[in-house]
Amino acid sequence: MKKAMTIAGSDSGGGAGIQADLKTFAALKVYGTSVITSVTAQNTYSVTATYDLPAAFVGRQIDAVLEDIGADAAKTGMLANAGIIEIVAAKVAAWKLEKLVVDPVMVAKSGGRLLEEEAVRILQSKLLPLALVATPNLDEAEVLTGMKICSEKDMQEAARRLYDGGTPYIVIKGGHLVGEAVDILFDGHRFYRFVSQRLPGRTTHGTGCTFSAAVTAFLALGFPVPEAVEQAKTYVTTAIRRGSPIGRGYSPVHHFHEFYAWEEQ
Ligand code: PXL
Repeated sequence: MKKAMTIAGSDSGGGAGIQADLKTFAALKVYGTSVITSVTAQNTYSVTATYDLPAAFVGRQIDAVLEDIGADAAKTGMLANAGIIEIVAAKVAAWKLEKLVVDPVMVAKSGGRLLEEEAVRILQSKLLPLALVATPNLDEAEVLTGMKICSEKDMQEAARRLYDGGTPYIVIKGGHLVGEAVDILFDGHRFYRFVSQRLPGRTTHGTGCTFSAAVTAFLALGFPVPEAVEQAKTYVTTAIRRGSPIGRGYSPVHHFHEFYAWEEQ
């Protein structure tokens, strides 16, 4: 069985973060391991508190997993602060993790901050150059490039700039632009375009985590990056469509839609 490791925060509401990642790995038939960076007190509409683990302890978890189980691919989600990013970057380099997906998580769906503002530069200088794939949404791409993104042309320019920062594959998720939900992938030569219908409704908590976890799972399974991204997009779009109204805020996507429908439970 292929293995995937997530380095991310815990979402007590079960919809995003580590919980979304492990569910996604399981649904895609990949064995998942989890390195927790921070524990959030969270539901579908708010993050009421976060408790970051000591950076050294995050490092110990990575060592424990890799010494024994290994990882065919890995992803990072919520990294909380500069100290955690530094240790994660050091471990990625020491363990020579090649298939690394960096989801540059900055804020939760409900608006809570998941990365200290001053840590963005460390993410950019230390971790993004070690990633195989980066998966920013529009807001994250704007913060990372310093440019305003209002169109698909802007998305392409932002992808070029991020590629120049040292990440070989850049996915920019355009789900928040008006019109169809278009994601683009840039590999330094060409742009791939992934289009899906804009879905009505509120079952979108965990969308970003689920997408990057699915890319990681498909990479672990041996797919090349463009196919991994395409299949991840299909998986997450169905997971959003099959979500159900759990909680009062943004309800979680349904990770196990291929196995059962919410209605049947
Ligand atoms: O979607 C980004 C994200 C990442 N990690 C954790 C989260 C969220 C969003 O809610 O809670 C722990």
